[in-house]
Amino acid sequence: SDAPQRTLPLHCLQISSFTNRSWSRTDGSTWLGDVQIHTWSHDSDIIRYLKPWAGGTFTDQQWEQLQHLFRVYRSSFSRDMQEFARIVQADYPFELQLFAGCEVHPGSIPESFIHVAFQGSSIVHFQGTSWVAVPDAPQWVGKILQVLNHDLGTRATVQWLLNDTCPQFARGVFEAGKSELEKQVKPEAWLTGARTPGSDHLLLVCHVSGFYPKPAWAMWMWGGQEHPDTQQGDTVPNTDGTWYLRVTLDVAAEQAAGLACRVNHSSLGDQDIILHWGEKDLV
Ligand code: J76
Repeated sequence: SDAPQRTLPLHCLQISSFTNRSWSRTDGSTWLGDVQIHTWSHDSDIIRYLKPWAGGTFTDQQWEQLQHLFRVYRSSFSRDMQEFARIVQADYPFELQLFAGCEVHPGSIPESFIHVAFQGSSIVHFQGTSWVAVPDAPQWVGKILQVLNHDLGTRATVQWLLNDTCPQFARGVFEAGKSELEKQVKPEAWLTGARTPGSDHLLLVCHVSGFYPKPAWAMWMWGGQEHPDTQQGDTVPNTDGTWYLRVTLDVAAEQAAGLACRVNHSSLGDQDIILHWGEKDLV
């Protein structure tokens, strides 16, 4: 029997900026989970690989066919949107964002989508076989969709991309990049602290950096208990594909002794990192 096949969502982002009637640019990127695998620059004719395995299991010929399709699409898209802007008398500058992709679930049919936003708000998505406006879309969107939905060739191509190409590509690229995507990188952790000006408080910071994958846990501890005043930061990207997290604690200076920061991440197993606060960590 086939073992349930874990994969990651494949996401494509497109940003198109329209400056005036004759100038626009379109840039894009492809992501597998939180890893960027392609970049598609306005300045380039081709979609570029950022990873050696970013072609997945597609043949050179399949990939060349897609490159051609997206070259035609990008210039058609710019031309079409300029034409629509003229029809609905849209104000410049404006921006269109496309968010498309698919997720392959073991044992069930893949889920694919395209969402389009205008000036940062969702206006249209592709549903089944045609383009559909979101419920609260502006009136003029309906007018444009009538025209777009007339193009049966493009609708068929979009369905093929969503239902066949995307899931097939997602499976292949996950297979090809598996060892890198499933890598485990251990975090480093360190403490800093500073006096809060005008009070006898300290702001203690526990830094956790360089880990992969993204989920991580860190907490200030006091007497073996999680300190309830711990402030969680966001997990933000480093430039090398790893992640950074910090948790902070505002305490009265005399209560700092005895505090520790506890860190857990999948790469550590049950070997949590525990760092004890000391005067040496004051900066
Ligand atoms: C998101 C991926 C879409 C891929 C579409 C590929 C097909 C394509 O490039 N179509 C354009 C050229 O179409 C001609 O040539 C085709 C063969 O190459 C067929 O023969 C087709 O029948 C023929 O017409 C076509 O010009 C498309 O219109 C390009 C744009 C598609 C698109 O992105 N549509 C879109 C964009 C924004 C739909 C909705 C919105 C939101 C509303 C916008 C409000 C301003």
